[in-house]
Amino acid sequence: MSPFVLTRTLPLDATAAALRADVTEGLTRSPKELPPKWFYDARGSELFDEITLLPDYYPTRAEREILISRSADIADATGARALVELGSGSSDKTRHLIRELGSLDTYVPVDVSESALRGAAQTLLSEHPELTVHALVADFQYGLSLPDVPGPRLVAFLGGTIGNLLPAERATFLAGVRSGLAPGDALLLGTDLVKDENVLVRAYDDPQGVTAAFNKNVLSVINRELGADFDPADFDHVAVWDRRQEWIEMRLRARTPVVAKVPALDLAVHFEAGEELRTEVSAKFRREGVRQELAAAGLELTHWWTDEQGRFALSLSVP
Ligand code: AVJ
Repeated sequence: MSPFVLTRTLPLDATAAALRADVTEGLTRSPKELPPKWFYDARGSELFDEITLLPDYYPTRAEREILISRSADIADATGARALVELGSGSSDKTRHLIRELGSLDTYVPVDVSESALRGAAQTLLSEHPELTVHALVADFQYGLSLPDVPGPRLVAFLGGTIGNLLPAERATFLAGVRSGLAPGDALLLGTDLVKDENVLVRAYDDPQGVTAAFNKNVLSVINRELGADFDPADFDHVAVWDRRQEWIEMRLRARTPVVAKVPALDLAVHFEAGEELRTEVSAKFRREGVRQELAAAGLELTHWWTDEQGRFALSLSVP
């Protein structure tokens, strides 16, 4: 029997249709806005990987530190036989967890990128030939149906990506995860924590300009996919801390008046000089807030682990 199975629940043309809808809706409203998922084409994923190596971008290192020091505790607490990872990407940090989960027989990486899933599975299977990998090409934001694998199942959502959802989207997402969990299953959630404003802003506005290039890459995605003629040089990268919402916002600010054509949508987009397009929110959390959001979705927080410096948290919760 093959230890690798791939199931697609995301129709091949769904991504193209969703991009058209998001650009139509987001660039004709005021204030302008695009969802952050459009950063991640091949170039954007490469730039994100570069971000994780920047001295000022601490979340990836902090989360890896927790996974290295706490994976044995996570294994003890869950006894997981199946690990379902949402937005698995390269599954890079997950290998620490997989190594410690002694009773694991199935890994279910879930991602919108089939190529990322195939690449990650190949690497993992070479390290764990006994593992069954059941990859799912799916967009986890729209309710996921988990493959019927033997439990207990541990659903992992790492990297702080839940912070890229708005509060109402987080509630819907967590309720969806909860509805897929049976007694004995658990959710492992990575959340970046509220901290000094300067530390936060530097993490999203590095002097090397990698985050600026990552932010502007969304314009290249729209140019390529929809035939648009945005010039990324017409925009400045902006990262601001919203102290009331407790989130970082990334924006692209037009340096001059800009008119861009989007032929595939039969659309012309106008920016006034200084007008901003919001491209990402990255919410930062406190333990009590995470506990409340989980509880509202019917999940009880049972464990809370942070890195030594208290910058990032992994939480475990159960239905
Ligand atoms: C890891 C996807 C959650 O919000 O910190 C990095 C993405 N944006 N730099 C984050 C990101 C700007 C990142 N996520």
